[in-house]
Amino acid sequence: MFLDETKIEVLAGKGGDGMVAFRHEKYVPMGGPAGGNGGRGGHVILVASKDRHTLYDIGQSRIFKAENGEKGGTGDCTGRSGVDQILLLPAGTLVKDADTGEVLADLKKDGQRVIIAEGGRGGAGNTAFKSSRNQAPRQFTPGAPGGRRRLALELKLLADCGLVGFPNAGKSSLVRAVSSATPKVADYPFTTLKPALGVVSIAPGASFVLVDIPGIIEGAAEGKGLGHRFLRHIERTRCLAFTIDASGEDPYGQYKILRKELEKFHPLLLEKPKLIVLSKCDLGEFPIDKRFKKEKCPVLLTSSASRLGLAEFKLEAYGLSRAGKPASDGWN
Ligand SMILES: Nc1nc2c(ncn2[C@@H]2O[C@H](COP(=O)(O)OP(=O)(O)OP(=O)(O)O)[C@@H](O)[C@H]2O)c(=O)[nH]1
Ligand SMILES: [Mg+2]
Repeated sequence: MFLDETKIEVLAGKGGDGMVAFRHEKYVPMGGPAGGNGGRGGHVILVASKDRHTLYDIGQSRIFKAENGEKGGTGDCTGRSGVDQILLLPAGTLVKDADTGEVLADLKKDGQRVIIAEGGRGGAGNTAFKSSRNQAPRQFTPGAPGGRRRLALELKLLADCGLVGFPNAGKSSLVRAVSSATPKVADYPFTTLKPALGVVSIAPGASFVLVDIPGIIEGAAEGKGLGHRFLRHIERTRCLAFTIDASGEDPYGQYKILRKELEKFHPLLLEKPKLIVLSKCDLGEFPIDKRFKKEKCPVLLTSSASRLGLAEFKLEAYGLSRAGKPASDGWN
């Protein structure tokens, strides 16, 4: 299952209370205070993982709690710290405060970690209050409460090249033809309802990640079709492949409409390096519309059915993925 936004609550552990104790040993008269400090409460830590691709599992539990620290012990022993709660999130997750909308963390890189809720400090045991004037203190401090936060998680998949196009343009067929991913293909619009990633191998050690998103239609900005909801998954790609059905009416006009929709979502999308993939070219002879030349980008005649132009597509998209800038800021 794919889920790209969810809300959770995190609660760090409370610090353990300080202990009040005295040394009671044979032959040690007035042994003095011996109460240890409480242990620290566990933190809640978020860690980005490239092996996770959905927030689905995380979204199943609403609240995540780290362990409390233990109370200080006798004999000046510090209490045990609470165990941290570690949450693995897909790389590409933006973490916001659910109440204020403030961005707290942007987990872009595999292994990146952030303490999102700090465990409370342990309280001081009575030993800490010993002084020349008070040699048998009975004071201690309680452990501090752990941090608590409501988080809004938003996943923006990390891929190199994003496929955009109208429903039925042949995007998923292309992903199937060039990668080992198997998104569903069918002759009705909106077959793809959730984004999917496919790894495209060029040569040993050289590959790029393609993201297939649901089709966009004119008026998506106003909520038509599936709207702009999934466009966030192409925000961070290094390049875009506009997929246009060459066998349809006025491919260039279609391309223009598509661009307009993307622009309404975010004008920066149009500044990404791009290529134009004219699909379904096995269905007839389709000369390239001269107006495409103005776009100054590769325009490829392709067919997922006959594999026409697919090797070229792989190389061009790979080249653009290497040259294009990674996730730029200013998208949040
Ligand atoms: N003849 C021919 N048909 C194709 C080709 N590529 C896709 N199709 C057909 O076009 C239809 C739509 O293909 P999809 O790959 O599902 O299109 P999509 O762009 O992913 O569509 P949505 O997920 O609905 O946005 C299917 O019936 C495919 O079999 C092609 O290269 N040649
Ligand atoms: Mg599809």
